Amino acid sequence: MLTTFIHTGDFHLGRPFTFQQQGNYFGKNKRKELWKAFDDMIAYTKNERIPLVLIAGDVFDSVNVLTMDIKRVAEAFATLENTWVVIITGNHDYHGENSPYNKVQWSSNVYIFKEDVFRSIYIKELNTEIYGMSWVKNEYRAFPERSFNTIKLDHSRYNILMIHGEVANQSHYLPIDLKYIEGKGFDFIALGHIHKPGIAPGGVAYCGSPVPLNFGETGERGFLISLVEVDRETDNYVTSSGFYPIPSRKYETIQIEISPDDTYSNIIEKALSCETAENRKQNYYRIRFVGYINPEIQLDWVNDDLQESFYYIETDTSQLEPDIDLDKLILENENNPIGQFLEALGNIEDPEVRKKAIIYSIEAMVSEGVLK
Ligand SMILES: [Mn+2]
Repeated sequence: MLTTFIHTGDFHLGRPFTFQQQGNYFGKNKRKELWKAFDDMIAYTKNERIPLVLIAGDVFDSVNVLTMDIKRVAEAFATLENTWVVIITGNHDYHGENSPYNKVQWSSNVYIFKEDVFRSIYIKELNTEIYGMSWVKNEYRAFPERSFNTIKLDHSRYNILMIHGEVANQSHYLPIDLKYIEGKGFDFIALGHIHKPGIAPGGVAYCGSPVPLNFGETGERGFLISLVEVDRETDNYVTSSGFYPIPSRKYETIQIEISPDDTYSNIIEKALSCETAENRKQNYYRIRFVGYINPEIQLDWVNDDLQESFYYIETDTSQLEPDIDLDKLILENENNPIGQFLEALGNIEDPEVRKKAIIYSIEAMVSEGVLK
């Protein structure tokens, strides 16, 4: 019978990562980190002799990933001699005409669902029946209800359901009504697609992405591990699920408040004190400066000045306002060309361009002694 299993997916292997800063270097490192997470999961499966691994879709980032990447996955699964690997496809690696799953040979311990209706595989030695549907195109606006309704569970078996989709009333990514599918009485429902891991009571879980893929993906990442026991009194299966974290660089977005009194060194200081030196060298940082800045200070080089103190840093100054009372300046220069010039700057439509134009012009006028 089934004792333990892993639920994972959403690796997005083969993704080309792009970064604002020195994209290629960071992109290559990110690619390595992603493969390391996959290899960690494989090693854990071997070491702990996990009999079953569920892949809940999007193990590949697209249907166009390199064949060598697909082969790498197939070869890793083939080394899991005592493990069943059951796969559904997702919206990224859907099993269509150009399916990545057709490009390589899979070992006999791997089972891939290849239809967008519910089918099942019964693994006798684990007394486990796994139901799943795969994506064969890149959009589903409705849940395959008719197919789902034909499922009749054998409750002497441990029953698992695998779906890649979104728990929502409406979605282009296979909307799932959780209450409705829970009503069927599965022992475990393994969901994929949402990258934030989440385990709900009653054996429903999103495994999440095993490493964060961008600044939108925060918090701990890893795969899920479940233990299955039989309650001796009721003879029912009892599943307890936990989270196995995989170490990876985190994405952190930090907001830093700037005031007109801050000098350039103060601003650098504020950015550096946002985190410990150890964390700064470990994670990806996006620092967003907000508030009002002395217009004499330009932040064009702030990223370069911070770079060596961080593993990765990008800065966002778009929400920073120059500490200028434009209306007052215009009023003070009402009867001269400077006033007209400032007024014209104030009328520039694009707020980013307007802000930059005002800062640079005033800076120039102050340094030339035209404006005091
Ligand atoms: Mn997906």
